[in-house]
Amino acid sequence: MKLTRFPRHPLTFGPTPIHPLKRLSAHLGGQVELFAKRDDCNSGLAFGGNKTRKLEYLVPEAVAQGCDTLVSIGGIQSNQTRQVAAVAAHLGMKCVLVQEHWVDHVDAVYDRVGNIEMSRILGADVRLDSAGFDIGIRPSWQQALQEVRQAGGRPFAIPAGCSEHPLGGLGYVGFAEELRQQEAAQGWRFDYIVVCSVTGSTQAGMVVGFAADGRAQRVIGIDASAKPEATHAQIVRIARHTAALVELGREIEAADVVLDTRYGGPAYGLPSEGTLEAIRLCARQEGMLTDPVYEGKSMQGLIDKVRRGEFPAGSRVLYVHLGGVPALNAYSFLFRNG
Ligand code: 5PA
Repeated sequence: MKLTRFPRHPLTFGPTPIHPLKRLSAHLGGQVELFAKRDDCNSGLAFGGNKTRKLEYLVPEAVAQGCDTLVSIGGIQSNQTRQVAAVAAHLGMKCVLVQEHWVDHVDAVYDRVGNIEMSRILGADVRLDSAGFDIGIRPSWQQALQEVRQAGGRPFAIPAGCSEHPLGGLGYVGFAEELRQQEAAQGWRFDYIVVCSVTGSTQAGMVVGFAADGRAQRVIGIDASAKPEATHAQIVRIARHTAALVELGREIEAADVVLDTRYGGPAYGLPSEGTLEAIRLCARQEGMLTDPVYEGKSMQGLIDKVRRGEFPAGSRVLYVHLGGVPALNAYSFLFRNG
């Protein structure tokens, strides 16, 4: 695999830590050993997260093209846009963010706190738009790009979750390389890797990265889009493209992309009772926070799959924590009683 030929602009602290989830494993019966890899604390740039790892491979292109404004898109509580705002500030660039109405959630301060608050503090030009949830390319975003150009700026376009960008899958190919080195140092390998999926380039990068050692299908995506057909198709497409970029040397098949569709509901951005139970259980067993939009759903999937005995006894399962906790403030009503 040829990842090193792509320039990487460091934005993260380095390899992210892995630690056991001992109390949660024991609470769930002790048949399966759970661990977490903490991409949620990967950077000092406004808390970082999975987009910060992806952006390391996009920033060199923005710099090479002489761009002066990063333009991106997400929901009102998007983690992507907060991370783009922080990276823009760090690079001394401007930032325009289109924040759409992806979630029908009405907490009184939903559009004031958490991610969107941080993006505003970071100096981004935050534009609210009434369009609903869609992981594809949006007209509002193209319009924002056009406006930057008309004002004499040089925009660099970063689509939702970095996913449709041609280099968007590389960060998580790098994640697989990093994990392999950590596994070599500890002397054993994880049997399964559990990860949350919405726009798809996180899982797509992992599928390619772990295909290199025969573990593509050991990456268990947990859908949080509640539109799993679109997400599955997008992961496959990005994985194929990324595999060609890094010259993986084999085709990615649709069956290489394992996406568990049971935990995404009731809708993108809205947690089920099961999601809330998983967030509380993980927090109270481990002191590790997850959010109602993304990691709470993948945590729910992890817990439910262990309870159902879907991982063989003795398995060592790695939960990849991708970030997202800054959105918790926007869901304060749900947790008013803990
Ligand atoms: C996001 C995405 P992918 O989009 O790469 O599949 O990653 C899903 C995901 N966990 C998992 C967290 C904390 C995430 O933020 N967030 C998006 C955003 O706008 O923040 C792209 C949707």
